[in-house]
Amino acid sequence: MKKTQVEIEKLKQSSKLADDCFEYIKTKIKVGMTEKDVAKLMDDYMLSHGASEVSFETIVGSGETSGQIHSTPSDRVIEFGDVVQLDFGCILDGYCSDCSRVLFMGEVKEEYKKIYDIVYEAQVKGIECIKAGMSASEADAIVREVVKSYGYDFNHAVGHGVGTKVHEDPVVSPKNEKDILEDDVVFTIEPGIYFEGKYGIRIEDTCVMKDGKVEPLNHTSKEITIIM
Ligand SMILES: [Mn+2]
Repeated sequence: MKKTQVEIEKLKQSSKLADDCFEYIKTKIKVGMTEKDVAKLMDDYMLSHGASEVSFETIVGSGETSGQIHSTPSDRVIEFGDVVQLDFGCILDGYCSDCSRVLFMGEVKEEYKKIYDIVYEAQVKGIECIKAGMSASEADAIVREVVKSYGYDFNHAVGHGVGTKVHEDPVVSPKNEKDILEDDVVFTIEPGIYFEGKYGIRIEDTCVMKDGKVEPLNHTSKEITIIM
C-alpha cells in the first residue's frame, strides 16, 4: 500500500490537474447546461492538459441526480437553485486523481447549507484527526461519527487507496480493521449525505499520510461555492 516518493510526486501532479479542472469548470458551468455538457468540458480540460484518460467516468449529478452516490451524466438541464455534485479525476503520467466538490447554482438553500456544513466538518475532521498507525476502520469511524452525531450516515466507505488504479487498498471502511494507515499510504477521505430523489453532497480529497499526519493532495477550495 505504501507509495514511493516518486509515486507520491506523480499523485500530487495528477491531483493538481484535477484541482485545475475544478477551477476551470467553476468559470464555465451555467444554468441551462446539461450534466453531459459539464462532464464533457471537464474531460476535455483534463485530456487537453496532459491526462491520458479520466480515472473513471466523470460524475456530474445535478438536483435529484446528485442524490445518487454514483450517477452517470445525463441530459438533465441544470437549473437555478440546484446542487451540482462533481466527482472526477484523471490519469496523469500513469497515476490517478480522485476529487469531489459541490457547486450551488445561483443560491444556496438553508437546508443544503446545513448538510454541506456537516459533510465539511466530517471531512476536515478526518484530515485533522486521522493519524499514522490507525487502522482503516478507526479512520472511517472518525469521519463517520461526525455525520452520525447529526443523525445521518452514508452507505459507502469513507475512502479508498489511490495509485495507478483509482480504487486500491486500503479500503477505509468500518470492516477493515486489518490495514494500517502508515506514512506514504495514499487514500481518499470522502464523506457524503444523500437524500435519494432529492439531492446529495459529498466532499473528497485524495490525501497522503506524511510524518504521521494527513496531508491533502487536493488544494482547491472546499468552501461553499455559489455560481452566479
Ligand atoms: Mn473516490
